[in-house]
Amino acid sequence: MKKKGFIFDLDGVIVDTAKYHYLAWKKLAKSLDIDFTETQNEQLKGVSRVKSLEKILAWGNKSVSEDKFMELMALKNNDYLAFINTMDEKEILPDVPKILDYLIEVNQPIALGSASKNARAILKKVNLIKAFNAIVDGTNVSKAKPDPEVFLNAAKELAIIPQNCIVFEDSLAGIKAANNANMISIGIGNADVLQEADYNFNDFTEISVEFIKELIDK
Ligand code: B16
Ligand code: MG
Repeated sequence: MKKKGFIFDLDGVIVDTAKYHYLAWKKLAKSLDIDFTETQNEQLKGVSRVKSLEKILAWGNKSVSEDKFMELMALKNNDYLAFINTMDEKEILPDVPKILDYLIEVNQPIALGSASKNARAILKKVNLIKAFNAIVDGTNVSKAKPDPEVFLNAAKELAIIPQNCIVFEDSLAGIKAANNANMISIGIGNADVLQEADYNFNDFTEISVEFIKELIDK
């Protein structure tokens, strides 16, 4: 069997942590008298913590000192971590283990490619950390998606050339990053939003082991 590199985004692909990001940002925005909606939260998917706070402040027409900015980031992250602390295996999105188990069974290298600085903590909480041969996250990338850096680093860590890597992503910036890296991109979620992906699925219940096998054999 050939060896391909399988790279998974975290939020929106493996777990739905967007709901916790939303609650934590909402509380912070409220404390600053900024109205923050779920539609705006959609625009923060795949976006780094710094960029997310910049966007929220801009939406609310607010500017803060550098010290205050750092303080707000820490407050948001503390609230977010309190939610993360309640997570367990039940929060893994449907049929993700089916695909991970198959990839492990047939010895395919698996990596995480996420913008989150909390990725390791989340994978530990949902008991999936052992499934990954490499973890590239917000602690070791400097350029945000759609820059391909996160996925190129993951490919390097797996020792698989980019053309032989397959990326699962729920954000448009992430699909663009995978395409920019010359990898196969698989959009998870709304196909209208993720039109640029090579393949589209609503979620992993629509992805069969046969489809994964075909990708490996290609
Ligand atoms: P943190 P992903 C992203 O995760 C989230 O989609 C995004 O909303 C969040 O701001 C970003 O991680 C940074 O997260 O504050 O935990 O460092 O989709 O790239 O796995
Ligand atoms: Mg995501």
